[in-house]
Amino acid sequence: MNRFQKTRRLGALVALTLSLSACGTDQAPQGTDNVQALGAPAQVPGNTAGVHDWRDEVIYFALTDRFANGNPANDNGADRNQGDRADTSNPLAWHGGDFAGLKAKIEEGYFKRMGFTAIWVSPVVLQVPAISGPASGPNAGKLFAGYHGYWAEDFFKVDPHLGTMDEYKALIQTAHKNGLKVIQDVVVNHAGYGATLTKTNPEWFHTEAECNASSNKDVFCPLAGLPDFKQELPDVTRYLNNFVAYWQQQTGINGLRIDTMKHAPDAYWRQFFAAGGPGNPAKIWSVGEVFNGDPAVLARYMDDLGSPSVFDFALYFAVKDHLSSAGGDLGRVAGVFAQDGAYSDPTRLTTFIDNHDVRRFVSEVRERGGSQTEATERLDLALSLLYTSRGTPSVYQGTETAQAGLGDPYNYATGQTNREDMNFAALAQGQTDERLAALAAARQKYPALTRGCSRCCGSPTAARPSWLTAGWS
Ligand SMILES: [Ca+2]
Ligand SMILES: [Ca+2]
Repeated sequence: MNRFQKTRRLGALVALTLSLSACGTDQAPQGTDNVQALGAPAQVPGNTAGVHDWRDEVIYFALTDRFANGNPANDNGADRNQGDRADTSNPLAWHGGDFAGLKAKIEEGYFKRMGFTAIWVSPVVLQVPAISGPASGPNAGKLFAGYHGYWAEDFFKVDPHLGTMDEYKALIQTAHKNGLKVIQDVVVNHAGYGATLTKTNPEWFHTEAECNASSNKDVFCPLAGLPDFKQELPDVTRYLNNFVAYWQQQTGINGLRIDTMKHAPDAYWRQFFAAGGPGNPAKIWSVGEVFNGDPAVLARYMDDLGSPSVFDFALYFAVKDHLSSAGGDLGRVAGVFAQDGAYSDPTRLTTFIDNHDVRRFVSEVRERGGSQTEATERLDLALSLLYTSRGTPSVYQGTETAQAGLGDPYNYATGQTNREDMNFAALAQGQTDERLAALAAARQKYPALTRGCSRCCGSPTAARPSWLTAGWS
């Protein structure tokens, strides 16, 4: 057995041990609401993508602009100014990736081959024009565009860099035909810098005085200076609800990834997830980004405010800090699972080790002195843990090629960022993609890995416990 195989075996053992320890909690069912959250199909046209228990899914996150350029003709978007023009030498500019590129990769079988069942696409809405970038650092003086999608100009239009509305619909239909669900990334906390809404409806945004007067800066103050919606106003709530409902009605998306969840008021989320709200779990699954490593904080968004799932930042932080070097303390990872009692149902979490906001796991290992070989082995270990633990795994583009990435392009030069263009050629140089396929197959085969409790085990098609089948179609 070589070192790599040994690491793999260790990874499997660690993960299974932790997973089984989670089994011991044997979470009690929480009534009809949760059952519907897991089981009810979304009532939207074209939504025919198979099972509706999201614990059975494995999610791939594509940052569309950085994934695949299927149509060079749209690379300059609306070409409003220089900042709309694609420039792959600038990590803060548009690079050309689009819906056509994603669709082609679906047709090629790219996602299915690795066992993915759902694709989370970065926000699709029209972005504000580029702004001036950093004053210092490696990207000083460069234009800074909304290539990531989090700077909305118009919440009801597709950004032309990504394609047209018809192309977006075609992408979703192609995904469904190929057994893949589509998760749309939505932002209700803020608009883009200088968005038209800030001029037509300035009263819709928190003022500096309101920010200063508030004890809850997370909610009432601008994030990175972005215009912060005043969800307390009924008109704003209605507008944002309409925005989220619009995309469901128009496109047949299967899920929502909700950005900056802790930056909007609790009352907003309560109505959002209520019956009749745009995130009603009986109609659509969603996962919220609550950037916080405390299970008690994360649990509140699911159990008190109604979110079907949130990203498991608690597990992310433990894995990042303690699986990335020989000096790590696995007890800290086990400690996260030991807190699973904080959640009414920890199997509803969405797990990850990489995303577009954090240092990639491979770079965490390298930064702690690990070699590239060790980084790849530890990545395997971390993914093994992810796929054999409770929660729906989500994998960020580039992880399948063991891509490195130090952080947000704002602070790093091209080649060092966590949002590099997807390098498909690198697939031939590693085995992480094959490992992901094997792990996804294991999740399909052993429901204990997705259910995390002994009484829910059995084949996915076998009779399910009554609390789980209630309300299923
Ligand atoms: Ca393009
Ligand atoms: Ca806010």
